[in-house]
Amino acid sequence: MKRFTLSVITLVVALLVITACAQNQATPTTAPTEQTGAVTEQPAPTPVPTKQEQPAAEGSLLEVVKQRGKLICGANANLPGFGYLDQEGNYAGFDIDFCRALAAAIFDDPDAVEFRPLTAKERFTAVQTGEVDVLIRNTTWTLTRDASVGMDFGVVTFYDGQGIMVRKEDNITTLEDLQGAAICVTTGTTTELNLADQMRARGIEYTPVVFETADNTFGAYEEGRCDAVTTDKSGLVSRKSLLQDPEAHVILDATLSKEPLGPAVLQGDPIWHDVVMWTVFATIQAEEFGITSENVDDFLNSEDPGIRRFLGLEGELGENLGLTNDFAYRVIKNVGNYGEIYDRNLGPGTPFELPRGLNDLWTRGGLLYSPPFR
Ligand SMILES: N[C@@H](CCC(=O)N[C@@H](CS)C(=O)NCC(=O)O)C(=O)O
Repeated sequence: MKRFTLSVITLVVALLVITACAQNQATPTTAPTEQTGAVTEQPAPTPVPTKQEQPAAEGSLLEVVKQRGKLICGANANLPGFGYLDQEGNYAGFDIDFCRALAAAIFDDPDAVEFRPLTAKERFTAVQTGEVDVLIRNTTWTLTRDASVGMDFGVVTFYDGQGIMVRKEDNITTLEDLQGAAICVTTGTTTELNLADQMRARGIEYTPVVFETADNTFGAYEEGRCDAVTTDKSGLVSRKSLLQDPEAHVILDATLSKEPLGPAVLQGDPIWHDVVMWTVFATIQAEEFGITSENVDDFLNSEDPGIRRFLGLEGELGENLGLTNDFAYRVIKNVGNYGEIYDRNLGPGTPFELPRGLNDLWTRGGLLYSPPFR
């Protein structure tokens, strides 16, 4: 009797284990396995609804955006190279191109996006209240913003660090030279706290002169109300180009902080978050594959399974996200890969000529690394 009970228990445990394993097995019975690409016969898994079988974007902002027919992107209007209004009054820049890439991924139309200009102070409220679907505006990913401001980050579009700009004639070369200085800084940014931390750590006394917008911060610096001005190095390079005599100013070598800049969405909407992240990853992966807006159509004949999946010629990667399978193709065709976006806005031939540095592919010594498209 005891033996019989034991056998029953063993059988039940074995069944439970098999069921649990089957539920983890997301690949269809005869699909190529992840590791080998070989076709294997496996026991039929217990049917679990996949993302495609579920109403893909139900309850997600993705559905709202699709029904609205356009994306609303929170942007910067005052940062040449990143987010600004060009001579025709159109939004342009590196961050703006990622808004356009997202519109291309969803609508196959990079113009299906409305931009909302936001100051540093306004930006998170705009996401929290749903005024914007996504914030792509030189915004640093920090723990506090992630955990208590209610944002979700997850992918970095630009690895930056905080810098300091001074007038050349003042012969300031190190942070220590700023003893007793007045330093202009914008409120609602990571900048204020970084400055305070760094100066305290070095025992340097200074007076912060705080403004709400970059225009006021840099205006005050230009008027001579501060000895120095501080923000992300990208912001300094950008705003230096707007000063009356850019050559009269210099950005110090010192880097005060890590500023990983990337898109932020409202916390708690994993479907929308995935769409935003994988759109950015598509630009990075395309550059790694050597796929550009110019040659993407040639790749439609590729026999490389990785490229075929990436472009949506095989598999269901896009549908898994609630998009079409060719979403990466749409992004690259309409907006270009990461390198194209970078070069167009910040690279050679632009007023900024920013070296790729950390913002290069991992294969060239940078930090850009897309998870696998599979
Ligand atoms: N990356 C930093 C700083 C971002 C930031 O907003 N910088 C200011 C100073 S350059 C800016 O872009 N202001 C634009 C404006 O005032 O419209 C952060 O996320 O807090």
